[in-house]
Amino acid sequence: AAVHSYDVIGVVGLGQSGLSCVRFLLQQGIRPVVFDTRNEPPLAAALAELDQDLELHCGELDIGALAGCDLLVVSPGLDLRRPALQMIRDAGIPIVGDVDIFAQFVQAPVIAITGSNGKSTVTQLTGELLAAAGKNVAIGGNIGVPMLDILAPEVDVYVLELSSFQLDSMHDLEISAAALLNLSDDHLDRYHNRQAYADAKHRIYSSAKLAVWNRDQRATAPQQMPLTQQLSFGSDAAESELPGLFGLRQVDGQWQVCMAGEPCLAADELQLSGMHNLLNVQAALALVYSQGVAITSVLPTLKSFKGLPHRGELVADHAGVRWFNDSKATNIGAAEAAVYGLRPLVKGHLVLIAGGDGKGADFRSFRGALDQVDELIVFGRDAERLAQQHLQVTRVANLSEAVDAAGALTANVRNSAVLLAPACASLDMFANYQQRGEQFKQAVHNYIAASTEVS
Ligand code: UMA
Ligand code: ADP
Repeated sequence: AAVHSYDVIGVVGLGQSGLSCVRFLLQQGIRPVVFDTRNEPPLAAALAELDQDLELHCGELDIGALAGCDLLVVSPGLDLRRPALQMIRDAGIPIVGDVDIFAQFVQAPVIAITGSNGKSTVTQLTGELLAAAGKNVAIGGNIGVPMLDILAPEVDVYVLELSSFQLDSMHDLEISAAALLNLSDDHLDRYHNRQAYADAKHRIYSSAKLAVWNRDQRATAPQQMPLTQQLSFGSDAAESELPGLFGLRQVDGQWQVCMAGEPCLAADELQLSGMHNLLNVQAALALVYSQGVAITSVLPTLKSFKGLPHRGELVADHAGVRWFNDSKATNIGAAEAAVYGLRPLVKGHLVLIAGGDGKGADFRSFRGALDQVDELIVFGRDAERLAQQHLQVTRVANLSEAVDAAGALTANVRNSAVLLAPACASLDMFANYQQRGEQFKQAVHNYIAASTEVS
């Protein structure tokens, strides 16, 4: 229902989404009541700047105060299974997310992207390709810009990255084209089991006109949509008819991205590397195609796309050793893709730095990828659980020690690489994955400067 039809709206969670929601509601002339489970939420000062008289409840959620609201907008970082939120739901008070408010005000087509990995890459790439085709594009969601911040009358098309948490609280966003890129274990601390996590991801199709899915993983296919409303991509040659429009073929030993069976782009024309990125590229092309844009018109932009920072980013190439920052590899599936993508390019030692908060994952399934690395350096909360999966392990306390250890392990071994791909969330030691990546890059630069001085 429309936000204006509620008397008291509660915004639960004062992170980026919560703050953006309050700002938006204030613009609509609505003064919400704000809650955050932390005693000192970091954005309390920013809230006061918006309006210093807003009611803010900090600390453990107060059921009485929550029950005084007739709509709750809950942030994605809060588990909806929290007892206080369960009780509110049982009492019949609707719980929504910022995505439902967005749904109410949006006036242009929405492209939405979810999956365990590759979301931000595909979101950014799709946005840039559509912009290259002359559209006024707004990009937001889980990629880091709250979606209510990008609503604007002049926008032609929105490209949203949606996390499973945002999909959990999504009820009625109409989506022009929805992509579910892949499914691998993640966030098992927030879902009862894998199926519950997969079900959350599948909600992206619930009111979509077109589904874009991955033939390599049939579990990404929509269960109830006619074939005419599906486009798929994969690492096989496409069947060249719906839904299999996009695919890959090897021509003279070189991977080619194909549309309707015809090669349209060779892998080595891209700045992006790794098999996973050839899938990401196809997904972005399918989404662009869904908007009636000719694929040939976006190829130059696709070829020049360098990817986002912290995703397989080359930090330094020094003394025969390349250092890669893949801090965004926050689960096993992502770290696997990073290792498999890099291994064929590294003739010397491949050293992996991993660790952090494993979010309840079972690291035995990481073993296949770990077998591809020569040395494993572990740190953070789940260091020991990772260490059990490899024979050559160095344990360190922080990233600076990790870089020193990696430097020693690769010294004098030409054509080596060091990869930070933690397979874990960063929150046990860092504010976010960006901070983890920045600290790694700084440590690498310090290490190289120190070793250059010595020699
Ligand atoms: N928190 C509390 N108490 C509260 C509210 C939040 O302890 O009352 C904690 C959460 O447990 C979490 C942190 O604060 O650890 C942030 O939670 P939040 O819901 O306030 O998050 P936002 O700042 O609003 O950012 C969210 C997304 N974060 C999460 O879903 C955790 C951001 O995605 C997203 O960019 C932003 O909305 C805008 O849409 C980040 C993320 O880590 C990148 N996403 C997860 C992922 O990609 O794996 C899902
Ligand atoms: P997300 O937004 O889903 O976290 P990103 O695009 O930020 O995804 O990529 C995060 C990391 O996941 C990358 O650095 C890479 O290691 C890995 N990755 C990217 N795309 C894929 C994919 N299609 N399949 C598996 N892993 C991927």
